[in-house]
Amino acid sequence: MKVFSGAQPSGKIHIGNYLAAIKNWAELQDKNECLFSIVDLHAITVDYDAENFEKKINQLLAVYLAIGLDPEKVTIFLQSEIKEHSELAWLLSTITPLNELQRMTQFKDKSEKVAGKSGATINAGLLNYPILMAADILLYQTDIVPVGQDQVQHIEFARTIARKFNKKFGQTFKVPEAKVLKIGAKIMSLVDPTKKMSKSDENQESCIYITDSEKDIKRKISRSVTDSGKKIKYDAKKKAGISNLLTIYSLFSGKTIKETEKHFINKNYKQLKEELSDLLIEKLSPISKKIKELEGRDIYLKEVLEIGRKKAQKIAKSSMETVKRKMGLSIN
Ligand code: ATP
Ligand code: LTN
Repeated sequence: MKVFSGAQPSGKIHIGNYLAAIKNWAELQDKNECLFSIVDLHAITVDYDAENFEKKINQLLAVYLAIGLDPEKVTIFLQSEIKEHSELAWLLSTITPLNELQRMTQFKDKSEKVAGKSGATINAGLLNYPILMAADILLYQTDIVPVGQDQVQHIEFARTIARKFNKKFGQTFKVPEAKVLKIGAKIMSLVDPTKKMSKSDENQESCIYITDSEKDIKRKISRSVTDSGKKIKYDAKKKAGISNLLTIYSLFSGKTIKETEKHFINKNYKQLKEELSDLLIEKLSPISKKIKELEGRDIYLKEVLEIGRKKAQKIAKSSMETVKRKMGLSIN
């Protein structure tokens, strides 16, 4: 199977990104042909710091490698280095109805945030974001896209566009499928467990970043919002905070939710929080250590991206020629 996914170099990676996406990528790499991109062109659709952007890209690459992606097995590349992504996005935009983009949940959420800031305007890149994402996926004839729940709507969009293109110009693209976890596809904020844990949340207390120190982890988990009850039971609607902590515990420990509930049956919220903090520290500290080591290895990181660029470029070029031919465009 062909697997494609990506993350934006837009901030520190949190345990939602890790559990629902990147950790699974590493698990898929042995049995599939995988491409994992650092999607920098998506990250510039919101306010970003151009001066520090390269550093952010290197940090994300270090995360990919620290989590176990093996550049000998998978293709790791920087999206903006393959021009075909932007080119295909333009071509796909010509068959995309405007209202499909306007109804996307992420567009509505992000543009509301922008509208709330004085002097800020909503840029067209934010609206066109799903088209670029569809181009990323379709360019490589992807079968499976492992992502968190929040991206499923965008993959549905990529499926619709693939079908539409195939109908209009003849069979060209594979119709990809999203792969999401049954439990943990949406890790919630520690401050407001009705909202997803998000990189762009201004309140850093809402996220556990995979590079957080022991002190940060203990503080954030101990202050995380729960409820006034006492029972440790999974109920995402009535006990959103506790359910989120149980989900995180379950995914890091490898226990099911049922086993996790049983483990905490005669314990209180404080004990759950303490055990969860210890587990997070145990699981995250080796990853943090590796990230720090890799961040200093600039030449190696450059090499990894260069090898990936060459592999991705070959596929992208040939796909683009097919697409252009089908659309009656010149390939010279
Ligand atoms: P933002 O929340 O600021 O939009 P992001 O955290 O979604 O950013 P990405 O780097 O684009 O940033 O996401 C990488 C992957 O992490 C995607 O597959 C996304 O679905 C997943 N993901 C993001 N947040 C969560 C979450 N809270 N729970 C589970 N998965 C998540
Ligand atoms: N929008 C995605 C990142 C992304 C992506 C992709 C994920 C861009 N292109 C292609 C899977 C496949 C997000 O996680 N926010």
